[in-house]
Order: sequence, then structure tokens, then C-alpha cells
Amino acid sequence: MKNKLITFIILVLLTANCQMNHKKIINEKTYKLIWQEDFATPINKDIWNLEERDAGWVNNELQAYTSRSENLNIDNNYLIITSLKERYKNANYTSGRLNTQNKLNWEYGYFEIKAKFDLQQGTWPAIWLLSEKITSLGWPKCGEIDIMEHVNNEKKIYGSLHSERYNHMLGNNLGNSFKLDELASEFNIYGLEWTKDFIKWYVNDKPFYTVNKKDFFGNDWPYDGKYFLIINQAIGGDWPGSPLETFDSSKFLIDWIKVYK
Ligand SMILES: [Ca+2]
Repeated sequence: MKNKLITFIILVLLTANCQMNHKKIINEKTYKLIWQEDFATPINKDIWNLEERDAGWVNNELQAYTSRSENLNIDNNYLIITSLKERYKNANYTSGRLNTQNKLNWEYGYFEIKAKFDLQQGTWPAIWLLSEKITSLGWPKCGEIDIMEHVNNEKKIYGSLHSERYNHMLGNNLGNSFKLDELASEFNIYGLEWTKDFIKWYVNDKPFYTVNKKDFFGNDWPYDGKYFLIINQAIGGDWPGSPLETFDSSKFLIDWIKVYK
């Protein structure tokens, strides 16, 4: 009888835990889990495109992006983007970038990514959303939502928006940063709540920035329609500047991604 009771209690606890994991209550709104990526299997090519790009493709970045396992692999249930100092084609560095373009995309929702990265001069890990309209409208008119960006040794992360009206080419992109004391050593959960009326950024469930459509945008709010996910780590370029001579390698680890709606 005692054993049965214990089994029953364990089952109740497991069920409760399971239900909690499939819901997200934020801003008094209940979101349901619609997609989860745990990186428990080799990189799923039905979902992920592995990008191959030359150095200097965008932002004067120094890395070549390759689809080799040296730069993009899964180990111990983590997606690992490894940036390396090595000669490859015309580049002095290599790194990884993958996206879900034309394979998996979303309009609105709550996005959560558990990730960690090194603090090093010249590194630029990023988790972001780009409109599928990139192919017809181009950038920045299509719209870009940066869930998390980090550069160099800074003990803070950034969340920002790019659009035709506000973007870093004009120097007026909308954004804010969040200070984290143990940024390098810890996994943190980067969150983004995207609705038809506002976009809000979170770290470990703490909100740190909100852009309301009505405050900044009229009819030129580009944040409707389908957006796909991009995860990458750039080396060098306009924002972080170059790595030090001593740079050898840098790892960007992603444990999981959850999308709620
Ligand atoms: Ca995982």
C-alpha cells in the first residue's frame, strides 16, 4: 500500500511537472508550448539550414561560416557553435550559423532559448528572428527582431529591433541591454514575447525592455507575418571589432529552444 501511494505521488508530481513545462504564464497570459528543440539528435536538416558564407558577407565580419562539424555540431544534447582561428578560403576565422528559413517560422509567440557563451574580445553570438519577407522586401524593410546579442567581454546582453524606420544603419535602432554578473559561466534563458501590439525582452523571466507598436510605429510596423530563427556567432566586424592576437577559439552553446503561443 505504501509503495502504491509513493508511486501515485511520483506520478502526480511528474504530471504536474510535465504540464508546467508545456505552459508559460507571462504577463498574466498563458502560452502553450508549440515547438521544442532539445538538440538531442544530430542537427535536423528538415528544420535547420546550415549556412555557408564567405568572410565580409555582412557587417565586415571576419569569419567564414561553414557547415562542417568543426563549427556546428551537437554534443551531450547541446548545439555547439565553435568559432576558430584558422585559415579557410579567404578568411582567418571560421564559425557557424544556422536558420529555419522556409522550414519553420512563426507569427507572434513567446520564445525561450537556454544558452551560454564565452566572454572574449571579438565575439558576437546572436539569437534572432528575421521576416520571411527578406527575399521580397530586403533588409531592413522586412523587419528583424534580435532576441539576444552579446559582444566582447561585456557583462550584459542586448535586445533590439531593426526596421525601415529604425535600424543600425541610421543609428536609431530600438534596443536596450540587461546586465548579468555571471554571464560567461552560466546558462541563461533568453526570452522574447511578441504580440501584434508589443515586443518584450526577458532574461530568466525578468523583463528588461518593451517596444509598443503605438509608441514607435504607425502603419510601418513590420512585425506581423512569419519570421524564422537564426543562431550564429560572428567573429569581428563593425560592432565588436577584431579579436586579440591570442584568440584561439570560442564556444556558443544552446541547450534548448521553446516556442509558445
Ligand atoms: Ca539540450
